[in-house]
Amino acid sequence: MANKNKTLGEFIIENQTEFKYSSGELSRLINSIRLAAKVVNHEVNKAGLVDILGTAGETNVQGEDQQKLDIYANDVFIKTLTNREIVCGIASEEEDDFITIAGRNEKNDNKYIVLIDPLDGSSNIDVNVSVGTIFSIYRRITPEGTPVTIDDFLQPGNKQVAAGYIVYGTSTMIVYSTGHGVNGFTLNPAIGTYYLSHPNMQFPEDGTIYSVNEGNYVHFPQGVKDYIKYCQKEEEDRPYTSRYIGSLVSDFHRNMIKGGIYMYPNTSKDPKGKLRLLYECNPMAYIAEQSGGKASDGFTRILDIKPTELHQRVPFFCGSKNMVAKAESFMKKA
Ligand code: P6P
Repeated sequence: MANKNKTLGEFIIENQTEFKYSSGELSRLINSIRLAAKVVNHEVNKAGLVDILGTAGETNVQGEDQQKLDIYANDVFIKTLTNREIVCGIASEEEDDFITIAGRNEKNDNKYIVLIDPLDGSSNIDVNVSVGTIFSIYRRITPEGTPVTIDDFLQPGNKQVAAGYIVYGTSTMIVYSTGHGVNGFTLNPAIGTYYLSHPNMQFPEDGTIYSVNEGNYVHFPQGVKDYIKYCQKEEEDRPYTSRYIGSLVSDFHRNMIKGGIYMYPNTSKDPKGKLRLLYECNPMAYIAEQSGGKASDGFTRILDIKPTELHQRVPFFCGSKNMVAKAESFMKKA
């Protein structure tokens, strides 16, 4: 049984050799994310008290109003990752294009790239609902010593070497995987240390929770409408419970613990869906699969989709593998 008093730092050191590139760089990268998460957590937790709420008056590449905390979180993660001399490039929901990091020696010899949604669900900040950070890590594929190119960022999700999320909820947790299962660490804010609170997390194969914005029902594909009606039907172990926080990280985290499916389908308004493939769907799909869950766009495994652009959107069905398979069966039949 894993020692639940183990800290994140001890866990990283203990499991460093598991990672085939165990030069310690990935550990340093996860450590930098740990630090940035503590800094952002501090601001998120006092957002109601300090005038950093509200729209910063700018809009991001998605055309969405940027909350000041979005900008703050983006700056914190970019600065922390840059200072650790491990990352050669960063892409962020809050940045129109990717950022090249040449390193102090300007040699472009760092090996990893990070794609990040620095504060997902930020529209919930003003109403005190939990939000999250989502990160995805790859090794670069273009030659070391040269600046990264878009090709380094357009790798399919099955090439990720690590991914995870931070949920700033009733407690702050880091949940991540380097390809050997999923572990969750809870922050003790009194001492600023994360402890292994959820070792070897397993996505239940079945569940009774479905998470979707049913306000979009009339715009959904027929297969999604049929699946929602299936969830609501009085027979077997149904009707299921509908739970939708409007914050991907929170809905995903609850479903991974209790069992459930999260869906953000394409609609007639958003024919590609709303969620972004590279820094939302791929990392969450990686975590889902590493814990026994499943993730697709309704037809194709998310991690097998070949990206074509940095901010591309895909429909997203993710969670308990038997629930996702059932939803896919309705999509295929329609
Ligand atoms: P809607 C937040 O903006 C987000 O990307 C996810 O965190 C969340 O699940 C979804 O969008 C909510 O979108 O259209 O239902 O408000």
